[in-house]
Amino acid sequence: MTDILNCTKSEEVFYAAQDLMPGGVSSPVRAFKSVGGKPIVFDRVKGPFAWDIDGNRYIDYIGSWGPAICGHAHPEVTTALQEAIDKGTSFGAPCVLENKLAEMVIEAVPSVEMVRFVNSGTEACMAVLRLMRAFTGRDKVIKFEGCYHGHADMFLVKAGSGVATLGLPDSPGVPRTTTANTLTAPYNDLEAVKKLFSENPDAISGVILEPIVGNAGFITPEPGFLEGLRELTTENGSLLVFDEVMTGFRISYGGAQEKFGVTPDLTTLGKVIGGGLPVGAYGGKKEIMSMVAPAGPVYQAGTLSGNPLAMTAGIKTLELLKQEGTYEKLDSITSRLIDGIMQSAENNGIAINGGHVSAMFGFFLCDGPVRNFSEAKTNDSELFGKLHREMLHNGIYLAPSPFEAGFTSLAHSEEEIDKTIEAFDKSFNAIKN
Ligand code: HOZ
Repeated sequence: MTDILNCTKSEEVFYAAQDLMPGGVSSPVRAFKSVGGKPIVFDRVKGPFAWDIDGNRYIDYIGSWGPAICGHAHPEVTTALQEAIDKGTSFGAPCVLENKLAEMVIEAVPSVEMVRFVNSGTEACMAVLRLMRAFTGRDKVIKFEGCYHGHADMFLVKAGSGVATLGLPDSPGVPRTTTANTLTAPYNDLEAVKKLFSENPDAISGVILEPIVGNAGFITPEPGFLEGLRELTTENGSLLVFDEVMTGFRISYGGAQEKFGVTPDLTTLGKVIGGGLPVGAYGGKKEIMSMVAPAGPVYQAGTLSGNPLAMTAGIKTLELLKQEGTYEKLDSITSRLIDGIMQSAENNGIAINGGHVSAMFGFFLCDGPVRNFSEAKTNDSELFGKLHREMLHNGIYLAPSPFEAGFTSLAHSEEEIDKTIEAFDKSFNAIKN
């Protein structure tokens, strides 16, 4: 292995963290468990770069798991935050900024006529599920294998992201009575969904999915899949819910629903709309959202929800994204990146299949195509681990799991992309048999 990194301080801090936090981390995917080696402890981030506490610099393709679409610590976002902070960090009362961000979200996302702000994607999905059940008077939900909708009890069934990365069974502590109402189908398999509907007549509140999967690696919907789900849910009196926590404002300004022209009944959002601060949201048709308390009987609340700092970072980020040419630029650099990665793997005789949509990308080290979670699991994990370590040593920070998507930002220039492709060339060359 190329050995240019000194990570002594990172190692010391991670070692000390073992006694302080479970696994030494605040969220499982950060622990590098499936790729081997020790996590890098960050000191600071700026633009497309992250620096660790030993002073090594990396080109970052995680972007804080999605929010950093304008680049880390964008000067306009940080200036807006500095100005906002003098007025207080949390009001626990209505503020004008909530109206502003709500208007921006409603204007952008086709399905959203009314929105509720929360503090994370997990919270948004948990709340949307309660609303789905309340609106339809039905308890069951269909989710897809490998999709991740946060860590609420009912979603911890064949879940992606950290659950898939660590190869965990469905989590202890989740009552069977709860997950009995969670039905699963393979992604991109409309027939399986049809079967579930016919086996559970008038019992399914809705279908929730990532319209592009980013939590089982990167998997795109096959032509007709989203449209088919729209038809099936409507025919069966169920709701269609897009979890756009990853894809919202990333795939296009109006999210995957705008890109693919399929409008769900409800949508969950997170990551980008918080501009790097903790924000989630759920929204949809007024008729459904009006059931949420205090307008209606479905209870959901939050002390820090809609706080002025998070709203400020979200508003500024969306203003930046709304500028002319944003999504063309994101598409062009991400396409340059994934084309380079594929070419480099092929040049080195390594099986790969991958792709991108706008600023989201991914690849599997296996023969394709990969259309669902079972196929994603044919990825060569050992080889991926070696690649991940090589790439770190070559100054590139990739998600430490094959079951996560990669993210680019407006701060990634062709120069960084080309350096990244060079690093892939070196790394593939080093790991090939
Ligand atoms: N959903 C994100 C990645 N799949 C969250 C990152 C995390 O779990 O820490």
